[in-house]
Amino acid sequence: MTTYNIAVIPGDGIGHEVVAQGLRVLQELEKKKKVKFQFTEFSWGSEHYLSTGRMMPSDGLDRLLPFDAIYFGAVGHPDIQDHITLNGLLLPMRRAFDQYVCLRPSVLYGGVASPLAGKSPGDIDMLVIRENTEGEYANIGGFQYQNSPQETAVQSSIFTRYGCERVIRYAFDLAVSRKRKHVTSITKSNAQGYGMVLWDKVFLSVAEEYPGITTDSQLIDAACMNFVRKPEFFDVVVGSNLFGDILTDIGAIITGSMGLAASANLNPTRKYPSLFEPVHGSAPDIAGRGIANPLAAILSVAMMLDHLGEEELSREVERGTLAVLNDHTALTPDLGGTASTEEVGSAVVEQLFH
Ligand code: GGG
Repeated sequence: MTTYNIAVIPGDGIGHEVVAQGLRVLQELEKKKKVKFQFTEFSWGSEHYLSTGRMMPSDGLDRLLPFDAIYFGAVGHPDIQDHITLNGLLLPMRRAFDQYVCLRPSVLYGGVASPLAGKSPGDIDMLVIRENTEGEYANIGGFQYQNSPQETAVQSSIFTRYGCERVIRYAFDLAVSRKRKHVTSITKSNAQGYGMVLWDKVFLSVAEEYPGITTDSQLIDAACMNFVRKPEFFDVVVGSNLFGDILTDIGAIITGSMGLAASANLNPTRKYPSLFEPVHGSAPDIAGRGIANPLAAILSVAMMLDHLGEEELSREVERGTLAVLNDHTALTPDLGGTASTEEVGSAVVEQLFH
């Protein structure tokens, strides 16, 4: 029997509530299939910061290294500045484990209403690939003359040929396996005359290697508009760290809810563990009320199983989740229902192998 060692970091706020449901789904799979999960939970995050001054221990990354995958909840706390929480936990993992692909599907599932008029299930079906280790999220910059009228901040973005090429190539390789075989590059090279110019140049050169894939390039502002105006145009979308982050919030909301947006932070070389998390944050406004939608966290479990090579189990978790959505078996308030987080988790568990 295969045993997978999974590091579990619920993090902050609703991270605890939604990760608990994802773990229930994995435990249900154990009962039914010849697979075992060894979970090791790490109580890192904002509470750890408030008691120790660190979001995770100094040897935290070393401790995560041996795991097959990391299952993550959310990060963010109303009493701590966001740059401290994000840079103290999530971003160090993405960088240290070279998770250079952030894969975020945006699909309008059956049973879910889009806020956009006239969109039916399947009309929106795209995969956004966000560069995840450099770009605008590079932790490079500094302050000078702090707390004075001359206060100055410098924030640098990093675009390397190596970094752009590998994530753009990943996007093209994915497009090869899809029906529509189209890749859209997101840029802002009209205003960002260095990094984005390199991004465009690399995109064009990688595209030449894939004659069967059609392409286009859109400015981030136009892409934001087009995600709302004609989302059915998009198939595979590849963008920088910041642009990918912005676009995937739009992608989540046009497909019904942030509570359905799953993601995989992948190290495709498999040298380091990959990390799976719902796109949403810690949602302090609803944390502790038991109404957070666990489906993004559960669909992230499906992405984790796929990465681990358990494609059949992955498909089953996805099928069960989509059945709950389609039949409106149990929906949380963000989807117009009245069910609790736990009731939605139970509905998915009951669906498995039915
Ligand atoms: N579950 C993901 C999470 O907690 N995200 C919080 C956040 O602020 N993320 C920003 C990012 O992914 O760049």
